Amino acid sequence: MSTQQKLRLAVIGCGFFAQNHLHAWSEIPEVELIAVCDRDPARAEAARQRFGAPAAYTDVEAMLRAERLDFVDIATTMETHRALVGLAAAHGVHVIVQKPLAPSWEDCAAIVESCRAANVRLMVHENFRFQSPILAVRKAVAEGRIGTPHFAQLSFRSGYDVYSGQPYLATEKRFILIDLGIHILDVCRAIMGEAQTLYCLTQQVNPEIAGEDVATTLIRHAGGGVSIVDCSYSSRRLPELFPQTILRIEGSAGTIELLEGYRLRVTSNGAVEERDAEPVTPGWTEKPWHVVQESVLNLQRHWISAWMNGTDPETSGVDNLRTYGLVMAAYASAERGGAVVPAAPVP
Ligand code: NAD
Ligand code: 89V
Repeated sequence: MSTQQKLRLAVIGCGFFAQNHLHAWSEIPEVELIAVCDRDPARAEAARQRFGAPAAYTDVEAMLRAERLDFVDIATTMETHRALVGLAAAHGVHVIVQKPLAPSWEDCAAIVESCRAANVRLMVHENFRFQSPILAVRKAVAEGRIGTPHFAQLSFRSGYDVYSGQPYLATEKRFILIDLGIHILDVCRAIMGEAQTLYCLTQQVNPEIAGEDVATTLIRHAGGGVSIVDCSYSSRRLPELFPQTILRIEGSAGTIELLEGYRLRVTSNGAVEERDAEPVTPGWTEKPWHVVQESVLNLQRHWISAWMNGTDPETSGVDNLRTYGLVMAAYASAERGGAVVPAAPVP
């Protein structure tokens, strides 16, 4: 692809996690970074220099007016997403936007609708399902190695200090379900299918934060399967597992386990295979984040291939409403007590 044919990108938000987006884009030859934008001028300029962008902006609208862009990659926090996606859509620019899509269902639905009405592509940066070990699990399930899945347990339990890199997490009244649980619920959906009902219990163990830091969710899927999704940021245990998702899927012909240290064990029709599923990741990644960072690259490659094929990305806005609906149902269950039926996904 020549320079002229490259897709013209601007990254909006140049904070903590955007560094991974920018590194990953620099590995994708189909894309040219045209501009970066952050309302903090020092951050915008630092990203411009570090990633060789021709221009840095502090105002998204000014950038959209000045530059000819194919798409923007929005890596700001959720309360800004509705306005920023709306601006991009109004300029006919396609959008990737970080999770969580927005603070409320109404905002999420408005985001999806603004892109639909403007006929622009929308993908939510829901990256955990693109982690290489999780892709390996999904592939084994899709190939029928364990037959029909009927039970899953997905656990993300850690005592890692997420608050130092992302201080806003300590002040959110709703915390682990909407920030981290959303990823694990999304992986659960990707493997076990849509949820029919769910029941959730939350706990706040750490008294120094504002929201819940432990959540345990029990799901009945439309296909009849049952899952447990348990997440914690108050698990004191060595070795520390952050950011590993430990999972077990049981089916009619076997079991798939993703174990500590990225060991993948598949029991299929009475035979057991175990292998190391930890990916070799690019030089800019750093443990323990490397598997998450690599999933950013995998997700961006998926966006490009969906664009080239003219198909919807897996984590389109409409798809992501289903995951977001599980998070809202989990909060409703935890607040009211009892099982909850997730909201209809399409606005
Ligand atoms: P951050 O606060 O470090 O960075 C956000 C940046 O956006 C800041 O530099 C801020 O100045 C800028 N910004 C805010 N509003 C803006 C606007 N209107 N115009 C231009 N710039 C603006 O936050 P972060 O930790 O990088 O998180 C960003 C998003 O990424 C969040 O939604 C978070 O949940 C998500 N995140 C995702 C993952 C993942 O694995 N998918 C991991 C970490 C964070
Ligand atoms: O993925 C995320 O959104 C991050 C983390 C993994 C730390 O929860 O906030």
